[in-house]
Amino acid sequence: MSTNHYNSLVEKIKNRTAHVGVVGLGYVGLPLAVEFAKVGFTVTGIDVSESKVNQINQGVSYIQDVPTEEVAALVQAGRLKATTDFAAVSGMDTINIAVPTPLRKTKDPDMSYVVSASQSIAEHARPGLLIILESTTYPGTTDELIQPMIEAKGLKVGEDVFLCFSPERVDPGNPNFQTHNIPKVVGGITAACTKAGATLYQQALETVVPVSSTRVAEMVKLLENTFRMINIGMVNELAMMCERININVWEVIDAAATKPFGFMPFYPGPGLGGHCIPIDPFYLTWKTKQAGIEARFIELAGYINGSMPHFVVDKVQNALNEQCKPLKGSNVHILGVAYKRDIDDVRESPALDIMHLLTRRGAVVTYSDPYIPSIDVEGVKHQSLPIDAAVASSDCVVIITDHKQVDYASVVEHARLIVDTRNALKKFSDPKIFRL
Ligand code: SAJ
Repeated sequence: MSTNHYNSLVEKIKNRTAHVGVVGLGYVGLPLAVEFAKVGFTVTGIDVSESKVNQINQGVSYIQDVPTEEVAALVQAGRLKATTDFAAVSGMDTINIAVPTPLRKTKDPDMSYVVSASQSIAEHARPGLLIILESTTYPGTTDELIQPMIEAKGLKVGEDVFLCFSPERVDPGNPNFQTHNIPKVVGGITAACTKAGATLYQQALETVVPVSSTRVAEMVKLLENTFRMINIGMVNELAMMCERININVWEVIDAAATKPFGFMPFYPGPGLGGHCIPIDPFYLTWKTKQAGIEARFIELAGYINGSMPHFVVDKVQNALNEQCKPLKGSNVHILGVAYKRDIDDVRESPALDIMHLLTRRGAVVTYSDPYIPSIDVEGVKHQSLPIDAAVASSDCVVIITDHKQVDYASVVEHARLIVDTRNALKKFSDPKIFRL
């Protein structure tokens, strides 16, 4: 290991004179950039979005968990700025990459954002640079995809430059855990890489967890989110079983959750939304399939979670049937379309599938969501309606996302029929309420 690059890099990190770069200024990158700037680093964010870059340079935050006052103060102090130009990389000592890793329609990983960012970084990289990928991805990405791009420029990883993977664990809207106090796993291509990456995070974050390689770090993230996806699939299957044998699955889970060890409650729902849980496990299955291993647990959980929208639509049809109403022609009003409660994100939300399926079966579908003013369902635009009037005039209200701020007592009072997929009406008992 040529220690001079390593030693000077670690020195600059420890005395905070290192110039920190963050590529991708979304819900992961912007909070990270702010944390590094808050402890004294000079931080340059790079994003392809002119709008994001301009907002940051004007001292404005567009991320729910990052106060605008913080961005304004750091920009004012010259600690934080943003650009769309990757040439800025040539002046950087460290770079964190936090760009999207979505799935294609074919459920294959879409690595285009990571490849594009890595190529741009490689073009401007110089000796002494630390590069850390944070985007959730399949095990092997850092060493198989990024390392060759960097070394093709004549820069030896572990000697001239240092390369790590560190899974992002940002949980938007979480009041207790934010970037600074979420333990940070980091693994490098070499021991020197791991040490350099850990030293960087130790300047700004409370807990750093070094691991032996980039592949271990990549797999840690996939285990965390696959664990959730499979357990959600299991309770969704339990909900379907309990319906058949007439047991209240919510009561079962609440009672099981009293076990003080060896159990962690998950809850049934209308399906799996968000940009992590429905997606991350398929980065793992894509890779393991290449290695000739079938990830049957993940496939099965994916099938069950994917069937929940149909299960909910059948439940709506059966509930209307109890009131001698066909689904076709009935007014069905959806309460809550965000992918989970109290946030304003509809990505992969099961509400969109459910609205589409209901429409296909002839229902007249409307929605209300205090966080989501409008949505597009398969090309059809919907506006969020005022709740009271919509609930009173619909044949069936379907609670898909249980935002806390909704007045559920009023919903129970004024609705003719309710299908509750989130146990939001736990405190109410009324024959017009049908629960998952
Ligand atoms: N869901 C259920 N039942 C559950 C839990 C979730 O149906 O018991 C549904 C939600 O409604 C949602 C989807 O699953 O549609 C995903 O929910 P989530 O609670 O996992 O929330 P996410 O997608 O925001 O996941 C993020 C993840 N954070 C990162 O990847 C950094 C996840 O690892 C966190 O554990 C999760 O937040 C969290 O705990 O809030």
